[in-house]
Amino acid sequence: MTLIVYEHPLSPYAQKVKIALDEKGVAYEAKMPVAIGSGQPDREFLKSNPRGEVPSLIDGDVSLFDSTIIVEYIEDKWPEPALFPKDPVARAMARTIEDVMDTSFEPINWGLGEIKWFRRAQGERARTLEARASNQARGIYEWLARHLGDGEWFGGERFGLADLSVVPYLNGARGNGIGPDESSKLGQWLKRANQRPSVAKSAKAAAAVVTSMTDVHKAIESGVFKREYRDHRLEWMIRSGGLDVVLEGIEKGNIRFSNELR
Ligand SMILES: N[C@@H](CCC(=O)N[C@@H](CS)C(=O)NCC(=O)O)C(=O)O
Repeated sequence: MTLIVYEHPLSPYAQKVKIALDEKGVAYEAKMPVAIGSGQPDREFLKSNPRGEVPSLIDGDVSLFDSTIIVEYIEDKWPEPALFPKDPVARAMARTIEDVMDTSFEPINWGLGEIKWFRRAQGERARTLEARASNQARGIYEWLARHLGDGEWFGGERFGLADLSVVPYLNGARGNGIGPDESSKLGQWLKRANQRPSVAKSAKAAAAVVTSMTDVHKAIESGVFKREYRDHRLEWMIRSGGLDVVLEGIEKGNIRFSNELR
């Protein structure tokens, strides 16, 4: 039975899952939920994830959501080649890096997308948010560089969980003009990571849809899109100087919060 991954090519969370499956040579069908981003995506997809977020994974009778849990499932079900280090410390560290990227780095790119694609802020307000985003990214690059050290990969000798968790975000940051310096060790790592077929495939899929983002602000203005301001994204916007963005979005009804589960 074909494995189904509900995804969006620009979602870093979905990219983690696709890279993990491609690294293991597991075949899957990637599906983009109809009306993702509207707050009312298609029902079939909602059955696999009542949160209405990509990625979700359907493996026969099993439906899973949340990229961290899905990647763990993939590792448990298809152990070879291993993506999680065997050593308990290295394993814990890889999970820590994944968590930092998913919760602290993701909102930086997401916030820049709110400005660039969804036109939430202009002028001074936009410049303030952009400057904060750039600074925050530099801080995380320092943290990452300390963990990478002189290693080829974050987890040691093999490409693994930490690497596949960092690369979607750093590619996104590069697209936002705040990527790591190319000559730095982190920049060199990014170049290496992008040479892997699994990563190149997901980066190519992301690049193919980026052009369709040009007019996406119109979907916000017309009310077709309601952006999800959930947990760390909401906090990022407020913490980085965008409280007015949140208030305006609530007033205009073009932002929403997480689905309540049933
Ligand atoms: N913690 C979740 C986060 C997933 C998530 O936030 N996905 C976003 C795309 S990057 C989404 O589908 N949002 C729904 C929407 O915008 O309507 C994971 O790791 O999978």
